[in-house]
Amino acid sequence: MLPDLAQIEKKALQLLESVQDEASLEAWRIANLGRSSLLMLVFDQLGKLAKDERPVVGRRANEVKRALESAFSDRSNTLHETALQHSLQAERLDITLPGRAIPHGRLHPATISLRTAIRAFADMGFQVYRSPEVDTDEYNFGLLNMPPDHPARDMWDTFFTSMPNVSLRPHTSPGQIHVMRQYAPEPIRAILPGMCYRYEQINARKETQFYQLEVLAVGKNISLGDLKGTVSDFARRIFGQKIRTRFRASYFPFTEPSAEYDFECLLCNGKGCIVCAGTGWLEIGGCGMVHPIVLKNGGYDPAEFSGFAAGLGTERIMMLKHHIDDIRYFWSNDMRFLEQF
Ligand code: FA5
Repeated sequence: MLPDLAQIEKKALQLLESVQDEASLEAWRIANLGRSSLLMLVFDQLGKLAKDERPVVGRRANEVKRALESAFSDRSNTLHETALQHSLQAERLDITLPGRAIPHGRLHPATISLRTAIRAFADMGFQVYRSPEVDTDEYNFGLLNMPPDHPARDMWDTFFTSMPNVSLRPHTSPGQIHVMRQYAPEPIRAILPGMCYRYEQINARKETQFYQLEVLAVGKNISLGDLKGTVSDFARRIFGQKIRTRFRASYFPFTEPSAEYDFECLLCNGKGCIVCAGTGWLEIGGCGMVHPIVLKNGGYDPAEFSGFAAGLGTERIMMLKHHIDDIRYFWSNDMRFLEQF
């Protein structure tokens, strides 16, 4: 029996050396110290030994048991320590890694465009004036020399509201009356930026919502030359000295004479494309000398005062500047487009 115990101890300790993880360690414990292990068998058989052999074998069996338990405990500690070191190593916070970039908000391209136009006019001495996006029929049309049933109202495909005589402004021109009524009879040099809404047949250059920038100058001896000079200077401030512009005679009920002004289409360099409808020119705005009736409605005496006004679409300026071939990109909220600005 004694040589068996030595053998059991030696073999168990050998096996323990090759144990590398908690699961194998538990398997080792069951095999070598568990109920059915050889060592426990020795304890079970003590009663069958001769009386004088029993204490000797029993003592030796207890020594082996303690030795194996102690080796088990040491191995368990070693494995635990190794696992801890491993996980500390693997899960270590690496402060040298670059941080995750926080996405930054930015200005919408339509806002950038509006602000660029505002800055150019501000540099020419114009002041910003805000007017309402939802306005009365009187301001949107009536005071602009378009009484009810005036056929020119059809030039603006207007969104009406459920409130009688209240509509979303289809252009920024009603702001002319607001600013004149506030400042008359002082001279005015103002720009009125803001969103406009139209029930529009949408295409590459027309949207149902778009920014306009209204320009208004009222004073004494203001001439058509001032209007042309201001608009042409604006074009050069945005696109450089070489930009070509043109004025075309047109009609607006609130200006006389009236014109539309185009900038050379920079998407096709004047050759003609889908954005400029093949003309080589992109219409940027309407303009003219403020109609005497409008001056009067604003509180100015047309015999003494004159003025010019213009309304330009600022998304179209951005389109020319950045070669954007479809205005619908502005409000379709495609991040691939928006993130380019
Ligand atoms: C007007 O709205 C006049 N109020 C402009 C004006 C002001 C004339 C002062 C005289 C004196 P018009 O409808 O042409 O005019 O629009 C002016 C500009 O706004 C256009 O040239 C274009 O640049 C822009 N615009 C008009 N409709 C749209 C649209 N649906 N989508 C994008 N831009 C538009």
